[in-house]
Amino acid sequence: MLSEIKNSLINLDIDKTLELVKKAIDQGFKPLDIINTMAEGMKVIGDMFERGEYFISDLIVASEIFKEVMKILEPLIMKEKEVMKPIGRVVIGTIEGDIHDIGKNLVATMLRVNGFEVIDLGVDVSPQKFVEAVKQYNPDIVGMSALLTSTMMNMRKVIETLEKEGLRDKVKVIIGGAPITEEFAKRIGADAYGENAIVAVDICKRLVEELKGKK
Ligand code: B1M
Repeated sequence: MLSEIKNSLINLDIDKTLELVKKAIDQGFKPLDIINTMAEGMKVIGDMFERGEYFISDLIVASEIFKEVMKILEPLIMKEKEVMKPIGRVVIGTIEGDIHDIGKNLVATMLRVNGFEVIDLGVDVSPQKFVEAVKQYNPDIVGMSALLTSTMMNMRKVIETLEKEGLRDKVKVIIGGAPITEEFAKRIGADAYGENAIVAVDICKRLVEELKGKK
C-alpha cells in the first residue's frame, strides 16, 4: 500500500494518491508512515527533476499533492496532541531566498503536536525578520529550514545577526533541510541539526532543558 502511494505521487496522480491515502488510513496505517513514504517520493521526484525528466511545473504539482495529503493527515496527527502548558516556544521559518516549505511545515506540525508553541514566519525569511521575531516573541528556540545549497549560508547570517543584537545567548538554534548536515550546523554555530521532523522534536525538548539549566 505504501509503495503504491509513493508511486502514485511520483506519477503526479493526485486523485489516486488521495484515494490510496484514505484507504491506507482506513486500513490502519499510521499517518507518520504515510508522510515518510510521501517524503521518499518527493526525493525521487527531485532526482527526476535533476535528470531533466521532470520540470518545475511537475515539482509544483508534486508539492500540491503533498499539501492535499497533509490536509487529510494533519487533523489525525493533531488529535494525538495532549492539552498541556506549552513546553517551549519556537520561532521557525524557511531561510531568505528559499520558498520550500513542506519540510518546515512538517516540523512545525510535529512540534505543535508535541506541546510546543510555534510561531511560523513562513518562507524567504530575512535575518532581520528572524531577529525581530526573537525580540517580539522571546522564544526558547529559533528553527531554520533550507533546501537549497545556494541559500543555506544565509543561516549563518541569521546567527551572526542574533550575535550582533546580543540575542544569541537567549535562544537555541536548530537547523534542518535536505542539504544540511551536522557538520554544517557546527560550522555556522547552530546548536543542533535535525535530520527529520521527529528527530527535531526530541532535539527541541533537549534544547529547552539545556536553556532552563542555564537560567
Ligand atoms: Co525545489 N529543489 N527548487 N522546489 N525541490 C530541491 C530542493 C532540489 C534538491 C531538487 C533537485 O534538483 N534534485 C533542488 C536543490 C538543489 C540544490 O540546491 N543543490 C531544487 C531546486 C534547484 C529548485 C529551484 C531552484 C528550481 C528552479 O527554479 N529552477 C527552485 C527554487 C525556488 C526557491 O526556493 N527560491 C525550486 C522550487 C521548488 C518548488 C516551488 C516547485 C517546490 C517547493 C514547493 C513548496 O515547498 N511549497 C520544490 C520541490 C517540491 C522540491 C523537491 C522535489 C521536494 C522538497 C520537499 O518538499 N521534500 C526537492 C527535492 C529534494 O529535496 N530532494 C527540491 C519533502 C519534505 C518533507 O522534505 O523539505 O527535506 P524536506 O524536509 C525534511 C527534512 O529535510 C527535515 O525534516 C523534513 C522531514 O521530516 N527538515 C528539518 C526540513 N526543515 C527542517 C528544519 C528543522 C529540522 C528538520 O529544524 C528547524
